[in-house]
Amino acid sequence: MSDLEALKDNLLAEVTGAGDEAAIEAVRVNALGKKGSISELLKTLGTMTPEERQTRGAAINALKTDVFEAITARKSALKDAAIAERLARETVDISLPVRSSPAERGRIHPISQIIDEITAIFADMGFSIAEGPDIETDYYNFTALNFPEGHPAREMHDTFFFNPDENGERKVLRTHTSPVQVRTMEAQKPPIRIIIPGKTYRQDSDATHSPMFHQVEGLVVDTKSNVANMRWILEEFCKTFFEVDDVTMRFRPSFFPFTEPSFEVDIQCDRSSGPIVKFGEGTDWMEILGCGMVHPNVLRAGGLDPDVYQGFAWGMGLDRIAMLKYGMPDLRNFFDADVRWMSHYGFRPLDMPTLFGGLSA
Ligand code: 2NL
Repeated sequence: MSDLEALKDNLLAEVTGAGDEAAIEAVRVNALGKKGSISELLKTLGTMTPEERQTRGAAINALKTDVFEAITARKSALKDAAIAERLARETVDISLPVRSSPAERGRIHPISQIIDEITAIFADMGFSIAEGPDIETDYYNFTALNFPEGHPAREMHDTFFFNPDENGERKVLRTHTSPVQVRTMEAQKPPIRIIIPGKTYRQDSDATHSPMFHQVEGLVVDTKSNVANMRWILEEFCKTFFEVDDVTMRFRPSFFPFTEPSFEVDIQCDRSSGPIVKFGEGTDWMEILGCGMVHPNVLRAGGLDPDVYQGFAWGMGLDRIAMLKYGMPDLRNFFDADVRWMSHYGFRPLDMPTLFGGLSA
């Protein structure tokens, strides 16, 4: 066997033995690179006689071509194999669930959810939403609402007072959302149908009271508004809100400075199964709101003539109702901003409460 045939057999064996792209590249460099075995042979062409060049030269060139082609073929086979192996290894199971996006993981706070639910119910009955400032004047929080100066009810509200300003006026953190109703009466003519959801403040803090809490109040003013209208609206509200076909409600006489007559309203329920309260059945009662016919002095404060207009109003605390409706045991968690609590009790941002889609769908 000639030296060229031996070299060719060796190189072709190396080509066959190369297991990956790096190995075949090494074979190429060893044979055809600058100092490769075949390149070295090619360099001898210049020193040959013309006869030698015809025979041995041609043989070297043929060797070069054969080895080059073998390397090229092996290279492409190894490349294909590498791609096939990667494709097999890196398969993606598109049937697996995707990880949810941050927007999808965000949650709506139960208080926001309950306000959205209540808003949907009253919007369907033709009510609009009114809002006002959390920092109020003594006039709008008390005087306009028929709390006489020095009346004990002012103290009963455990008001947060600001330091008096240069005119001696003391602002307050509103103790109820009622100031917004007075501002609305001043600003627009009846018929008025509004609800006012918002934050309210009283100096009270224990397991069932937070110094900042939430209320929704409602106000209707027209020429013939009466207690029967109020009762119907509140009953419709309770049925939709508690998602039952029928509720039995009890109106007990009560007192608020801003309404006359005034009532506290209980709804019938069943508390026999512990913390879970069932509405629309049972023999127990639960107080859910206060209401009444707007006091003539309050209508006057709103710029309305009580001989022409009459109205009714109600107010309900949201925090306790939210605890009941959604089965949350402790009020204090509401304002802890704990993401673990929120991911458990919060609501999905795209599940907005509607009457047609279901309130708590
Ligand atoms: C309760 C009771 C109530 C009102 C709020 C109101 C507002 C105006 C005039 C008359 Cl401007 N009334 N609001 C009326 C009755 C009861 O709230 O227990 N709230 C948590």
